[in-house]
Amino acid sequence: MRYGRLVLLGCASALRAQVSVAPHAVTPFVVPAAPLGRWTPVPQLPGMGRPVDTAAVAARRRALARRIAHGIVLIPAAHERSLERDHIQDNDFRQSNTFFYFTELETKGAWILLSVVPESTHAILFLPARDTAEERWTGVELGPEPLAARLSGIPDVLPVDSLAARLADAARRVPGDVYLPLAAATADERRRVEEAGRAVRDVGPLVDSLRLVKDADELRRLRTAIDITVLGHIAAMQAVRPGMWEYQLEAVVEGTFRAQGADRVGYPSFVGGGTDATTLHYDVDRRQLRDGELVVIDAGAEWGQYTADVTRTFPVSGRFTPRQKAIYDLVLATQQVAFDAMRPGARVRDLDRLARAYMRAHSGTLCGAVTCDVTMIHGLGHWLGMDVHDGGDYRTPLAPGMVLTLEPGIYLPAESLGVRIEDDVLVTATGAEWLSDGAPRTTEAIERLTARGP
Ligand SMILES: [Mn+2]
Repeated sequence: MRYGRLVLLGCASALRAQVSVAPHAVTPFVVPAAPLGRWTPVPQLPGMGRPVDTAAVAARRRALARRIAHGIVLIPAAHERSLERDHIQDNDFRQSNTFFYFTELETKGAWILLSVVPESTHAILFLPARDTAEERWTGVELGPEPLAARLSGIPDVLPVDSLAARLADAARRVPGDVYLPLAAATADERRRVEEAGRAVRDVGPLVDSLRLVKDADELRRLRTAIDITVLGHIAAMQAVRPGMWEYQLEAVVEGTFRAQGADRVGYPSFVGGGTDATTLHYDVDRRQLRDGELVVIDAGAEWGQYTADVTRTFPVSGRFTPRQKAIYDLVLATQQVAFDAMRPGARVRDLDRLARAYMRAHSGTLCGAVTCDVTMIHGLGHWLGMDVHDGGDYRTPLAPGMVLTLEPGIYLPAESLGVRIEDDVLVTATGAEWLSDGAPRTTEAIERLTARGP
C-alpha cells in the first residue's frame, strides 16, 4: 500500500531521548499526509458530517416499506449523553444505527416518520429547533429549515415539537401497526408512540434483516474502516519488541487508526501476549510482553458508522518457534477451509461445523490429550457492519453483499499460548472476497514485518 509519509520531527527527537532509556520500547509515530479515511466535511451538518448518500438512504427506506406493506414507522435519533452523569470516556456523539441507516444524519434528538401504504412511502424528518447559544458550546446543528431537506434528500422537514400532531394524523390515515426500534426506545419515546392508540411492534428484526445485505455505500464505508484497520495491524507488527507493554502496542494500533482518519475504535482493542492471549475478551492490555510469547491483537477501526473486526497473532521476538508455527498453521488452514466453502446459499452454521471438523481431523497430538477444536470455545464468526456483532438471523443463507468474520482460534492456557486469526469477508455471487487480507496472515509474511535482521 502506497501513501505519503511525514514524520513529526519534534516527536521523533523526543522519542530518541526516550530510546536511550528504553531501547526498542517506542517507535516513531508516523502521520500520513493522505489518510485512507479522508473525506470532505459538510460544514452545515452537526460535527461537520459526511455528505448523505440520499439515493442510498431513500432506497433503504423503500426496502423497509416493502417489508411492511402498510403501517407507520417511527425512528428516533440518539440523544446527547452527559459527560458527568453517564461516565462516558468519549465525548463524541454516535448516532443510533437504525436512524443512521435510514438517514445517514448525525443529528441529535431527531425522528423520522415513515407512513407506508402499498406502492408509496411518505417520509417526514423531525429536527429540534436550533439553539444558537447552545451551538457556541457544542457546534452547529441541523435545524428544521430548507437546508436540511436538501442535505438529507427528505423533502418534508418539520420541527420536532410537531411530531405528536403528525403521528396522530398519520394514525388516522394509515392502516396497520406502528413500528419502533424497541430495543433502543426509551420509555418516553415508547409512550409518545402509544399515545397514537395503535399496536406497537419492534422494527428491529426487520431492520436487522435488511442490514444483512450491504449496499454499495455501506461497502465503501466498510472497506475504508477495514483498510485503515489493516494499517494499524501492520504498524503493530513493525513496532513489537520484547519488553513493550501491551498498552504501548495498543497505542500503535489505535494511533494509526486515528491518524488514518478513523472516527473511533469499533470495540475495545484487545492486545494480549502469552496467557492474556488465551482470555477471549482481554482488553485491559496492561502486561509487559516477553520474549518468546505470541501476542494476539483483536482491534478494528470505525469509519463512517461502520466497523472492521480483525485479529492477528504474531511473535513478540519476531520469529515463530516451530511449535507456535504448527499451531498457527492449523488455525490458518481452518480459516481457509471455511472461506473456500463460502458461497450464496451456504449457512454460517455449516461453515462453523466444517471448520471444526477440519481442525479436529488435523489436530494430531498438537493440543495434547484433546483435539484442538475443543479449545475453540467461541463461534467461527459473526455478521459485521455498523455493530461489530451486527444483528441478523444466523440461519439466513449467505447472499451476495453479506459481510461476516471468520475467526478460528486455538487456546492453550496451560502453555500460555493462544492463536486467533480473524478476517472480514464479503459474500460474492460466486464465493467470497477477503476484505482484510492486506494485513499479513501467513507466518512468512508476518515475519517479514516482525523479524528485524538476524
Ligand atoms: Mn470478531
